[in-house]
Amino acid sequence: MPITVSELKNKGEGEEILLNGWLQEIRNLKKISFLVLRDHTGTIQITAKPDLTENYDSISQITRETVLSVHGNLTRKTQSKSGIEILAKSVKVLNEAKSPLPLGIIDPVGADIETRLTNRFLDLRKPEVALIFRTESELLWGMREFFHDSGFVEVHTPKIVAAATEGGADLFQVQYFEKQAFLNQSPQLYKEILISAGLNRVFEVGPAFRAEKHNTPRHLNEFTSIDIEMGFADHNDAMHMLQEGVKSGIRHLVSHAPVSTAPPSAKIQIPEGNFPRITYRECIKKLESKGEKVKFGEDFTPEQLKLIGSEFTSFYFITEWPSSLRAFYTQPKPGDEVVSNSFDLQYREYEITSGAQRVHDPLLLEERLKSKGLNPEDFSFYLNAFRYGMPPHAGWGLGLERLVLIILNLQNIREATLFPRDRTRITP
Ligand code: AMO
Repeated sequence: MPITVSELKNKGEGEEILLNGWLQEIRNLKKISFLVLRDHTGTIQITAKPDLTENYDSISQITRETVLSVHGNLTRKTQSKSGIEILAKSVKVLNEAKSPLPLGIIDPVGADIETRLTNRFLDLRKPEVALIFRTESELLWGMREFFHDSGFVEVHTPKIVAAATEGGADLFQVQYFEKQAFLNQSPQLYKEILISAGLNRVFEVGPAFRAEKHNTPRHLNEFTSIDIEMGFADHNDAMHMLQEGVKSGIRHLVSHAPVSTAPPSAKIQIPEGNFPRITYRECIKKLESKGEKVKFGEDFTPEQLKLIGSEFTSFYFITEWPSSLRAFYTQPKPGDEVVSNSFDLQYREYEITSGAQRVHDPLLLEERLKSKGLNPEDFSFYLNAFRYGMPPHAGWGLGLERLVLIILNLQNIREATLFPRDRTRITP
């Protein structure tokens, strides 16, 4: 049975070993070859010698990144960094790699992001790149576990839809037989319908599509949205779930540190206590005190968010956004309706999540649709769910790639996306 590189530490001197992996490096000296074999758990030095290894002469020809199966014996009498090596009895080529490689795995000169993305299958062989997605996986497991334990049902809503949720300009159109359809921007309408349906608490992890034309280090045209919706709940309940969900995800990540390289989780802080809150109006005051001019009803620029973010050391909420800035389904704040029961979760200048209490009164909802220039008839399948007993409800949507970006301190959201879809890229 083959074992992994990380399992070698449990093996004794002289034990017989079968290992599979990629040839990362090879050094051929006169009567000895040193190979570095890499699998998903790490690297190990393999030593081949004419009197020890079958077909020794063919080994020096093996190209980098060829897939190998190595049979040999473990020895700890070695100068190698890990203190273990394998003395090879046979080195079998399972599949040869073409040479030269379009992207080096260990070459010190970092390739640009476009070359990396074009050759993503090779880029992901770099342990530090794979680690981003191992991190994402652990983070999501932790969050899933938290929502499952908090009584949420994981749901899957359609991605081919008939109506916009987050503004008509950013929609991808799809020809759906004889009808015009769209790719969903968010599961917003469906997660709300499921509250009328009585599921009470739902969460979804799925793709969301935005036809935003700008190319920035924070925007994708397809991203992974983690969404929740809760019945008989308001924006404060939703903020509490968000705060605890994010903390649980990070806690899980730190305690299940991905293996292959030095875990960055050592540096990741698990946020503690309640995330601080600042209202939109307080943000304006703060910005004005720093010499910025902001009109009520305008969104903050990235530079202004940087200024606000510099006041906080970790996650923080911006609450009570102007109703005019938020989508039609957002509940205006009772008694102060120019602002809304809404929030964004921020980390420095990055918006990680938007959420709100929702309008649950069907008449108000129709009014809000009209005030945003939308036609209630296009939303009749949604409005119907509000006419026969819709509980008050609240929820949020979180961009998974943005959360990974800030946790690992990456420069570009594309690094946190396996196969990014941006303004110009639809392959690989
Ligand atoms: P919003 O449009 O703010 O809200 O999106 C929610 C979160 O999704 C992420 N996000 C993106 N990530 C990468 N690229 C993009 N182009 C992109 N657009 C959005 C962000 C953002 O905070 N229906 C509401 C949520 C709700 O109220 O439940 C919504 O979609 O992290």
